[in-house]
Amino acid sequence: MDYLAAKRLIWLAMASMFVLGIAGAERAQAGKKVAICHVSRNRPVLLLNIDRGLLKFHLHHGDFLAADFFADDDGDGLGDAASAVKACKMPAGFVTNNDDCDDSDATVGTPTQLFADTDGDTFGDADVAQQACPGPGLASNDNDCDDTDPTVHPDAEEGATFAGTCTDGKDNDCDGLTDSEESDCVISFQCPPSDLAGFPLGESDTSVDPIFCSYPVVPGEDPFDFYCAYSATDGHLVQDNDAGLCPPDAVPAD
Ligand SMILES: [Ca+2]
Ligand SMILES: [Ca+2]
Ligand SMILES: [Ca+2]
Ligand SMILES: [Ca+2]
Repeated sequence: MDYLAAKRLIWLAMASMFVLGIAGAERAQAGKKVAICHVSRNRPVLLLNIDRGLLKFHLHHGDFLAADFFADDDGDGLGDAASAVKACKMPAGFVTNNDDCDDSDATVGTPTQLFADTDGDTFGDADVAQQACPGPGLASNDNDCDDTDPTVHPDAEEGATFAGTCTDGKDNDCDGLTDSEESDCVISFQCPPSDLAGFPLGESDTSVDPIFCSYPVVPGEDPFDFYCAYSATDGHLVQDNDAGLCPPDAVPAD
């Protein structure tokens, strides 16, 4: 065999090994067997799929196990943990990490500090923080002052115009003020315009507690002959000096 024929033979042998390497790589990526990257002169020339029992026998200096790579579909440099492949060389579009919380959205990256949202009102509990990807039961804020009650959160309302919120013992809107501590819960009262017999209001004094409302039979007569007294706090009747004709409640001031 002359020199040229020998050289061709060597070249054909190397090409065959390369083809075998490609075939082996595809099988390895299918995950059927352990993938060994066989290196000669720092070049991967063959990828073998061999059974676990042969692994020790085969390994020698220069071999290395195939690594996991992860798809990075949104191109943010972070990989999808659910898309792992084993390969000797990183495939195009893959990365070495699996840190992407959402590989379809480049604006969503690695896990961040989130807070438990146990009551599902989208506001989190400052006392229960964790590094995590966004998902059910988690919030990006820690503004919930009661994470066991979905009606209590910073976007809720508390005031006299929101039924029951001034007497429920809750800081409904998480501003640190509960019920009567809220300025919106403090209402002032004025006298009913007439008593239950239709006699109009005479003299009155709403600067005292209880407030004083007089309903004279004859205009201008002694205001203490017929009058009603109402609590300045809740507007309820506290004294009927009008022969049972006092309205049961004062009316909210304008
Ligand atoms: Ca919550
Ligand atoms: Ca809450
Ligand atoms: Ca309240
Ligand atoms: Ca409040």
